[in-house]
Amino acid sequence: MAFSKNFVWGAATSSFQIEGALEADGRGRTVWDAFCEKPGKVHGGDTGAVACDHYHRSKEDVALMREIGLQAYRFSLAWSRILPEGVGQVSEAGLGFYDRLVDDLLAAGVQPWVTLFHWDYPLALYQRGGWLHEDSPKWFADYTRVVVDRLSDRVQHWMTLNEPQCFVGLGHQTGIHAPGDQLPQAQVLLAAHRVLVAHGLAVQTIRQHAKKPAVIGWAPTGDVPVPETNSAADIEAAREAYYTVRNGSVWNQAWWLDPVFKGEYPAQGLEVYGADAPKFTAEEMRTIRQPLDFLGLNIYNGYHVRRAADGSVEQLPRQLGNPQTHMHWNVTPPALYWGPRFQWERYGLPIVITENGMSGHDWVALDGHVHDPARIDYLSRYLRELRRSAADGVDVRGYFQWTLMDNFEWAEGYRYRFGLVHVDFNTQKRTLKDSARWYGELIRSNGATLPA
Ligand code: GCO
Repeated sequence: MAFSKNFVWGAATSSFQIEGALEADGRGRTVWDAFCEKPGKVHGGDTGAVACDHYHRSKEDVALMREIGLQAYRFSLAWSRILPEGVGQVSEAGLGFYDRLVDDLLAAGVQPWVTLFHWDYPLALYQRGGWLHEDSPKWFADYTRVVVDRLSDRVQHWMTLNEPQCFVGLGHQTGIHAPGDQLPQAQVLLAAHRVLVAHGLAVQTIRQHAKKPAVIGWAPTGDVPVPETNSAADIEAAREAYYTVRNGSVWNQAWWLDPVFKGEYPAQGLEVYGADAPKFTAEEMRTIRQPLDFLGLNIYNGYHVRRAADGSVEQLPRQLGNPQTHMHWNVTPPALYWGPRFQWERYGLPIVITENGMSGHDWVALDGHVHDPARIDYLSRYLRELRRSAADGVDVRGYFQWTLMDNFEWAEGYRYRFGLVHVDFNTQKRTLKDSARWYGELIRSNGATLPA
């Protein structure tokens, strides 16, 4: 079993989590700037004010990527650094930062993969109605045009949105992420619909204006149901659980992916959401369903299910003392087999793992190194499962480790470290963890150093 010869190995970050410099060069505020200022919203009152100070240290960080041996780097653009008001006047300073970053990446032999939106929504647009505003898709398309005009002569890999389930669900339904709204479900689903139309318009914009052939995808997320046994009944139960829409939640696959890949909302979802489902036009559904080149998947964990005697899907309890990451996420390597397999079977697009990784108890040891054997074991187990999915016929094209370096973990602040590189947030000193060197060897062997 092996990974395909053109398999892409990378690492991922996002703008608000690493850049800092929130006031620099006319950057506009975002919903996360404001959310961090609300007492009790972010652990310890942490903010993105400095983070990894990547805005001022990007050359050092690109050098780290080269030292590790990354082939590609997935990063997001801060919309409000480029358009401080979200629309209108472009900030040359903000756009210039990404222009130089792309040049530095290419000079280092690292392929830039750009995510257009990773949650840091311009506050000025939120104050005008945000994703609920009927113009929000056009705002996103206009931003995309500015970016494509400047970067598409060198950037050829694009993702429109990162984890709409998160920024719509956590940001507008449960309120535990920015902007912190708890809206009625009908409004949440209207926001979700506008987000999907925005995705479609952005894809059209890239296709129409990119200066080089564009490879376009997006990066939804979700926990993966893992069948308890390999019986057809348990596999079908897991598949059913993965694509079921549940009333009161947008944490699902089909409500988001069926419009993008099939041009329709799932009938089961329309049934359970009922009158809360958005009104939509055939033209909007055609806009959403733009042809994509890959399906990005952010997969961290799963849960075990089986077909119960009464025909229902039964979720099985955790085993006592099962392995968990520092953030108490269950370690479930088969999630990286079944997620890619189920998505490949349903939608038929090449799969790129756009995020996978773990938070660890990482610190600099007395010997000056950061020893993270748990992360090496975690990644080994998950990547063996991904390799197995490829051996079983899934067209897997790439893998981006979450994350390049320890960073701002949203409402959890800085207490959970996901990075291949340790960051001392007081001194900004970067230290490659053992897993970074391990990952470099893996990349150079195209996965051959993984245990059988
Ligand atoms: C996500 C986000 C990342 C997170 C990472 C760890 O998937 O939630 O894309 O920004 O930091 O997943 O939670």
